[in-house]
Amino acid sequence: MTRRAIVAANWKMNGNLTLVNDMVTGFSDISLAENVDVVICPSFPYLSEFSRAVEAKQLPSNVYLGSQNVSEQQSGAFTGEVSTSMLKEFSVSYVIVGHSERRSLYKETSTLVAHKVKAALEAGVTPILCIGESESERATEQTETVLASQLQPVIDEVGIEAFANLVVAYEPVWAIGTGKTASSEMAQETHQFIRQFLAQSNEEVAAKVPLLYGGSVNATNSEELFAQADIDGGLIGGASLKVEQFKAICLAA
Ligand code: G2H
Repeated sequence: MTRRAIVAANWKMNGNLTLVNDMVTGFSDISLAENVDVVICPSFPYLSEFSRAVEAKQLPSNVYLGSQNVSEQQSGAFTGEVSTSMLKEFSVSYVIVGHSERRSLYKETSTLVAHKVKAALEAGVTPILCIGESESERATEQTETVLASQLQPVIDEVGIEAFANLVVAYEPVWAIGTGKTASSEMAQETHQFIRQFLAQSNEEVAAKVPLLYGGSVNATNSEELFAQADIDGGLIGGASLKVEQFKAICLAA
């Protein structure tokens, strides 16, 4: 099964207009492999500026725009929230849903995450569904149970067939922003588990879902991680804030 590779930049609450412009300039002439898509997910205020670059075709056609969050609601009295239809007005094609920072710092439950996935799919925005275990959960051999408990509510909400239109990012919480990366063997083993778990519901769909690895990916470790059979790219945090380093990671995919 040949799947497209995806490299997504998660800027988190970092960056500024200068970085937006540097990224647009840096990626305007990048020669990405034909089967590689790049997704840049800045904070909400910068979507507009990126959107202008996308509309003006200043970026290659396989460079897309994503957001880091979305509301599960359509519209109304939800102060501070942003809807899928608003994102679509700014050329947003992807949305990160259920990042561990949203789950831990903003108490997003797997049920809420499932509702957000549904809202995104209904709007035609591709969710990048993040899942991952904590350090203590891995130490006590609960990794597979935790990942299953994060995936199942989404399967129950949108149906396994909908996974043909979404991306799953496996991000072990202990590897996020810590400089500790899962070894390529450990990452592959866990990605294989995720694909096998999805295959229990639908083998054909499971074979098609792009699975990304996230957690301290950089220009040095990306090539080996992306070479693993079930790893189809990465969700990149810190290293996506440095244009040349992020370009190198995209070229490794
Ligand atoms: C994991 C990742 C991006 P970093 O959160 O989603 O961040 O690459 O900084 O570990």
